[in-house]
Amino acid sequence: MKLYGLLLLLPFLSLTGAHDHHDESQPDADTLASLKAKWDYDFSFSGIPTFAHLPYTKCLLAPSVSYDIAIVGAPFDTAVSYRPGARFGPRAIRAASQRQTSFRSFNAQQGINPYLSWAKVLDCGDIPISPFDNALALQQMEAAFTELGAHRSGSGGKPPLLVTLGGDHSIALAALRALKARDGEAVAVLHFDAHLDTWLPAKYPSPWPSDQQAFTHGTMFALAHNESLLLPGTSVHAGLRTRLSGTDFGDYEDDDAQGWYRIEADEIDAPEGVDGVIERILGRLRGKKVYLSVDIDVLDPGLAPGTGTPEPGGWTTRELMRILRRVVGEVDVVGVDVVEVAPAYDGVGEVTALAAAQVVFEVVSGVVKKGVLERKRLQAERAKDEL
Ligand SMILES: [Mn+2]
Repeated sequence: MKLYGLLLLLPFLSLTGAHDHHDESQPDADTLASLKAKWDYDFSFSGIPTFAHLPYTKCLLAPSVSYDIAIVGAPFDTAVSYRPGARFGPRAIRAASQRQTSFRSFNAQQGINPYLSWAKVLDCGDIPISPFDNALALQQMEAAFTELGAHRSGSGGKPPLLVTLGGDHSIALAALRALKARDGEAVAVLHFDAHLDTWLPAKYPSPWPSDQQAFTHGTMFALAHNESLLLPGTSVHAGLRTRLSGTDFGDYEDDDAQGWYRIEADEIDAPEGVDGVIERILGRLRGKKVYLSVDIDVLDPGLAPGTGTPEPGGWTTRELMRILRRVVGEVDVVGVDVVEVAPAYDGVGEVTALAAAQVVFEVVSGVVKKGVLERKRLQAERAKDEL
């Protein structure tokens, strides 16, 4: 107690000393500049890992901080049906993102460095979420997404885009609620996943009555539908290969009733291949406001084993990247999550987390590139008006 009190006094003592004469312990401007020149950089493997070495602010504590794109961790995994562990996803994805640095992140496929363009991209840290009470957790996530989504945009344009690192898939319900409350309209969901996640809560065995068990990482889109958060008849599943309940296609009928369009994983092997998948997605979603939800289990478990509910026969990381590059440029992305990375089941080469970090890179590249093109178009329009 005594020692602690003394430590608290120390800064006060040194401050009062500085009042009277020049404080020799404070470096001068030249020294600071030379230190900056000598030490103000990191290698990809050094530094405390924020996503892609981006500047870090705990944005929930700093409502006046502006950004165009915020990377947000949602470490929550107590709504899973099989393997828990996605609460460690945000950490793993940040660690796996370290080879993305602003000085070497020119995306040659998209022709842009998303970290050195018009957009202010920040790592906003994690939302503190209860691991003990899922009702409270959902409330906390919704409040956090609402507050984070209400920040000013760095460029003074559209409201900021939140890119959430999961966490299990149930976090999407909180994100969709916050989006609808902010923008006042329902959105389409583009959902990459092996599974439907539109399962009716009653489809799970539940002889013990409980309202809370309706909220899971397999039901959140059914709940979102019930709450009218989804634009009717627009949302798209891509990469499906799940087993269904019972002895028939009842789960698909429930999915139809909620207005979804399904693209199965196998359909990428049709002669049209990846381009065919892209065209089918865009046929539904081109130009629309889209919440992009990427469950990493859309990838084959050979390429992404570190996940909650793995299903053999998935897409490759390369295929997913190609799809994302094209699609993101032609829809209006208003929210993003990358979920179900559970590093305890990942390989030593952190393949799953690497794939998730790459998904974020491709999506952020696409969004920033779209912003560049929109700016050019606006400039051209203004120039025309002035003539
Ligand atoms: Mn899912």
